[in-house]
Amino acid sequence: VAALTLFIGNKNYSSWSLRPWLALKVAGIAFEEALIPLREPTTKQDILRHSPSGKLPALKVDDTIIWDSLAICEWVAEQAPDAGLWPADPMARAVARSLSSEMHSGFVALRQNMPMDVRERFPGQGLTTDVQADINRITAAWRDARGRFGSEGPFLFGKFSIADCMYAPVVFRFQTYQPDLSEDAQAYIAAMVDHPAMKEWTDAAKREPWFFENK
Ligand SMILES: N[C@@H](CCC(=O)N[C@@H](CS)C(=O)NCC(=O)O)C(=O)O
Repeated sequence: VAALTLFIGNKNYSSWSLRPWLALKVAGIAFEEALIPLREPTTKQDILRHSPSGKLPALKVDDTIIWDSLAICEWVAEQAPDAGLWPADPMARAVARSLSSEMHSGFVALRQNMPMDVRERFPGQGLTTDVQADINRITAAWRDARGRFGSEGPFLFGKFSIADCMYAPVVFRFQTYQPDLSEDAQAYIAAMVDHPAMKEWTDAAKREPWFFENK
């Protein structure tokens, strides 16, 4: 059994760290957690000691580093095939990968204007025309996935998958900034925040001592 350490940022703020952390939890893979607080004078050098990109998250597997949230999720899915982290059906899987990649490389306006702040509530803040366009696209994509592939559960592809890991930070953002959302989007958010791993992350975020000036 390999020794695993997941390097993450502050749970309240590090949206990218949440994704592989969820994948590992849902896969039932035991791992050590090492938190490097963001926005400290030594943050960059501390991250660079472990992660060649200078970014978090990074997963250390024995002597090998896997950096980038989606790459770590892929590795976890390969390690735990029975966890079903990608949908079993090839077409569902292809759509789940499309959705995950779209999140990974897009939605810049949403990310910039509604930074993840798990424990806070800023209803109505952060909304611009570009953010609304991102919200419209995300919720349409959620509806499409759930409508075509979601019949076996409350998550995007029914069962909890990497697509849910990738959108989990958006779920927290919507909980914080509370934009107007359709009922189906709200139902998905409710299922996500009720997931035991999401609750565990939220509880830890609430206990953290770091506070950024986001607003
Ligand atoms: N594409 C990367 C992005 C990671 C990323 O931007 N991480 C931020 C924290 S959420 C970071 O490490 N920032 C620290 C810095 O730039 O000093 C991934 O998905 O893992």
